[in-house]
Amino acid sequence: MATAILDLPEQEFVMPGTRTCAGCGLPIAYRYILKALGPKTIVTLPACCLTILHGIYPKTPIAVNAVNNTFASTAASASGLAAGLKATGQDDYTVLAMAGDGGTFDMGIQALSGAAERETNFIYVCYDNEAYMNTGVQRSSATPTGAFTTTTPVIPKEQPKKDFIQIMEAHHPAYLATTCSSYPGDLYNKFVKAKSIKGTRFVHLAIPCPAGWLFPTKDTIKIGRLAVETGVVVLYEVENGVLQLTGKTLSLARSGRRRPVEEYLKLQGRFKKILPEQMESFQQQIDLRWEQLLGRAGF
Ligand SMILES: Cc1ncc(C[n+]2csc(CCOP(=O)(O)OP(=O)(O)O)c2C)c(N)n1
Ligand SMILES: [Mg+2]
Repeated sequence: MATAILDLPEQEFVMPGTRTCAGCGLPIAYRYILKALGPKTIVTLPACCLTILHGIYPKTPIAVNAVNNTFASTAASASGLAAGLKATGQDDYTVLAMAGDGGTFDMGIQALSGAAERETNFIYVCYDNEAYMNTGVQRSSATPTGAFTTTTPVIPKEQPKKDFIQIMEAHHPAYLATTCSSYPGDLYNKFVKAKSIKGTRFVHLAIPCPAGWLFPTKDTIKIGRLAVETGVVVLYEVENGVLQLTGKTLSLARSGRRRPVEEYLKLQGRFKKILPEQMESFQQQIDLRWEQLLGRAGF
């Protein structure tokens, strides 16, 4: 069961006053990630909205050590940190590599694939806001069909989102999980579990972005919940090839009350120009993946 908000550790590692946009889902999730991992964490991050959150040297709202690396090298940097900690006998530190969808699905895939194949001892989080957001909403391979971006301005994106979670599962990591910033208890539990396991741990974290998805800043939590309630985001974890549904997804699987994808799409300006056939194929893709994942979980 997801940890209740009141039972979370009181110590804060994300101080007030981050430079993220109003309504960003990232500081919400990051706060719970660092609560789960604790003070002996070293973060490595490339250029992305997380760098914006970390701020400009010499000031930062983050109370753990961090390394800024180049765009394609997050997992390579994490591999170096893991090797250094091992060589110096500092086994009580957790290496957290955290990058956006552009820095993972597109540019970081090579370093991450190599590190995962070598079973490198680190947690890799891809926080997915479905575009290159901090440079002004350019399309990435994580952008879904039908979405407006500044590089798909007239005709919305035609191709479907790359199934990166499946690519990572094909590496057989020690732990793989999906989560969303709208479910802090689910998110916190998964990072506590990830911390307790050795080897490569991969977490896909869905993050709503009001600036790029074009919804009011007050609706960040609601949009993330709708993503899960429609099955666009499925909450689960995989250990030793066994898939388990978690949190809201598990209760939806039991009740059968999944909402139509249209309810999620219509609240976001980025889908304003989605074509009817794109909407239909979006729903079909979500239905297919839902059936596949529920089947694997024994439903
Ligand atoms: C090699 C290289 N190319 C391009 C850039 C410019 N750049 C910095 S951040 C960024 C977007 C990152 O997108 P994503 O990884 O999805 O993270 P987000 O900004 O959405 O949080 C880009 C294109 C860069 N820093 N380095
Ligand atoms: Mg992004």
